[in-house]
Amino acid sequence: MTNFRFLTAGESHGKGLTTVIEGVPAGMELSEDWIAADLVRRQGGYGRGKRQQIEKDRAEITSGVRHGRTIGSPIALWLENKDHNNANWRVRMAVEPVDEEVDRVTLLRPGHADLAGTQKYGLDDVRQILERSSARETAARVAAGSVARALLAEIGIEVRSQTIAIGDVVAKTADDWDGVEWDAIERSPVRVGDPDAEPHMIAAIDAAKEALDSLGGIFEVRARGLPIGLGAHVQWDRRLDARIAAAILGINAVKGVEIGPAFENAHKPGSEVHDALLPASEWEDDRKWERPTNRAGGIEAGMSNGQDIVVRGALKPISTLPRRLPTADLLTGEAAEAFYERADQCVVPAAGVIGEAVLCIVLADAALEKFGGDHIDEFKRNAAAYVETVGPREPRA
Ligand code: EPS
Repeated sequence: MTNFRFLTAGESHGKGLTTVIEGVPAGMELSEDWIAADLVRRQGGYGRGKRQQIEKDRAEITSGVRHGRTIGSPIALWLENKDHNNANWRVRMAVEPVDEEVDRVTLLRPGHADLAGTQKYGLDDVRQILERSSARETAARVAAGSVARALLAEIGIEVRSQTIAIGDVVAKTADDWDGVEWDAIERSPVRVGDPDAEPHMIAAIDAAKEALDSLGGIFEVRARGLPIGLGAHVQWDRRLDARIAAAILGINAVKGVEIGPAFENAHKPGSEVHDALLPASEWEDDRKWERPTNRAGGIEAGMSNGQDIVVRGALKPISTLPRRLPTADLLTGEAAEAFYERADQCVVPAAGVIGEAVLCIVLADAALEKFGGDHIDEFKRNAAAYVETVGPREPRA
């Protein structure tokens, strides 16, 4: 990622999260309210724990924006952890040495970063690892994603998400963008558009909570309004699907990713998978190259093909469980029960919002790579001029 670059810093119970973003052209409208809209969406969802009642995520823009518009310099964001104001956390997570005795966390949680992290970094306290491996960091990523979303909106690209499954409850959804109940999804506590599935998903989360357990699931992210030709077929790491897959797998607890109905396609012959190209006589007025289906999920040979991008992420159930899993102690190696302080039961609804953010980031990076531009008007002019060239063409001399 070289065109839209970003880094995050911050521990879950430290003072807060920092995000630095570079590559956004000058002149783009950007406000704290715009970013806050996505941060609030990430905090929601049925199945969240008590922590989300403490946090009121809002990012402060500390550089890169003047009088409501970007100025081309790095954009820095600061997001406070309200929980850090608790006296316990101030001591446990103090930057300076403290006089108080601070308990170590040594009961390794299976499925979390605890074992590999403490071994790799040579540490005797799991807290050194869990504070950064916590999904709290995704608040900073969503803030970066909001900035990317603003850039994409300038060239008519929109990104949305929905929950497809929670545990074994699977929702129905429409293949075409306009058939999806996006407004209902935003109102749904589990971010699902299928009213029949919603109560079953809620009941499944309640049952998991009752059983002191956790639940995973599947979310889907879609993007529409894409030009043909983002990404490139010429190197593995320039392929748009590879970049999207890496970004989705980079979300905490995601263990699987799928572009279009990839796993279903794997069981079918090619004649039932590849999306036909319609003749010009059947195109709608405002589009060039129509496809009757979108089984490619909007990407062919590592390039956007102008169809909606459809990507799914599969989340394992959260690995911090009130039903303490059998483990071994980090210091003694003796049998123990895994560490539990407090946790969410299910984060699939939040993961969809995070999925939107990372897809926005990858697409913003690919759009800047294709169109460039140091001012937003230059970026938009370049994009519009390129789109004009798409379509059947005369052979070139
Ligand atoms: C998380 C554990 C919980 C989550 C947290 C991710 O935090 P705590 O240990 O403070 O209860 O709530 O997620 C967030 C704080 C957030 O904003 O999403 C973990 O271990 O990954």
